[in-house]
Amino acid sequence: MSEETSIHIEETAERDIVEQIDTQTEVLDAHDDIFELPHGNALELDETYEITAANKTNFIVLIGPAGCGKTTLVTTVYQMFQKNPMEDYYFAGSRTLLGFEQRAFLTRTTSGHAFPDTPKTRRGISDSILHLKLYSVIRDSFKELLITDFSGEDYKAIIANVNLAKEEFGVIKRADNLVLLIDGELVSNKKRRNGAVQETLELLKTIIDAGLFSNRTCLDIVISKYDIVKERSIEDSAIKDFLSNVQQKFINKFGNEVMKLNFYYVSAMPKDKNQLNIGYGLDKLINSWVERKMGSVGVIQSNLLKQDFKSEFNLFKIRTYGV
Ligand SMILES: Nc1nc2c(ncn2[C@@H]2O[C@H](COP(=O)(O)OP(=O)(O)OP(=O)(O)O)[C@@H](O)[C@H]2O)c(=O)[nH]1
Ligand SMILES: [Mg+2]
Repeated sequence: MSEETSIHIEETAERDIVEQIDTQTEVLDAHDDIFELPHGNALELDETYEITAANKTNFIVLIGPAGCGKTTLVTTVYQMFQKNPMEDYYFAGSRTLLGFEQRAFLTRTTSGHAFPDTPKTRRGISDSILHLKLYSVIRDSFKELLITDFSGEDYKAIIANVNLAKEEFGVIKRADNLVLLIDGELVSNKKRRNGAVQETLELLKTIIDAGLFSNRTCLDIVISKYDIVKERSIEDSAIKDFLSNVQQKFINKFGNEVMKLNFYYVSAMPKDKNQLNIGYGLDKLINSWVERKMGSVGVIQSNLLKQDFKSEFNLFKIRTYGV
């Protein structure tokens, strides 16, 4: 082979390689234009990293027995933000719109149900985290909320089983706010109220014994379905005293372990909208989720129950802070 031919072959090979690289780069560039869209469903824990890494995020873990109103509460929070700002926070987006919409579908009157209802949350803690991005005009800043919607069936198994609690609900350790729901309908029922509260006390004890309650976690105790509590209180005056005792019990039992403890009375979806507004009490709860002012201890309550809790709350404050 002449020297000239050899140079020509080398040049041709080089041109081929350059062309191949150009083609591959074009293909890669084309792929760079393909963005994976978020699926919009509720997230798994490891899918939340992108959110927590980018912005200040508060992780809210809701727990309570099946049917106490967890899904309704989360869904109503989302729906209320669609209409109006709450506590100076405006809805600024969500990575889990589909997850919210699937849950909200059955609560809308247009879905044709006589009473609004939410689908029963399926068991297992995967695909159960909902996301809200909020914007505060006053602070000119964003706040991300990740809110769990686990199934209530799952908690029954962990009560009094510390090892299982560690295994299955390690996620609680990451909670900024642990929200314990007590079913207001059960509280209003003479035969069932003691059992409902006892179960919640034991659940919290298991969580603490399992080392899942971090000292920076705020504890929000929520009496749900307050519309029922309010209505039944008219005939059954013992409900007021009972609820007063419930708070005392939580304070006595857990006052030393919990740095911030608040009680809330909430009706996410009252059956009679003339009696209470949809989302009654949720604005105060949201405030606890976004602000998380440590050191404030108290009872966020309705007028109906107001006087009863003052002294107990003060006692707790004195015990916890010595002031
Ligand atoms: N009266 C009244 N009913 C409510 C309220 N909130 C929820 N409910 C009803 O309580 C029932 C159970 O609510 P869910 O939100 O599905 O309960 P959950 O805790 O998510 O239940 P699981 O998914 O099974 O763990 C539904 O029929 C709701 O409509 C309320 O504020 N008032
Ligand atoms: Mg549910």
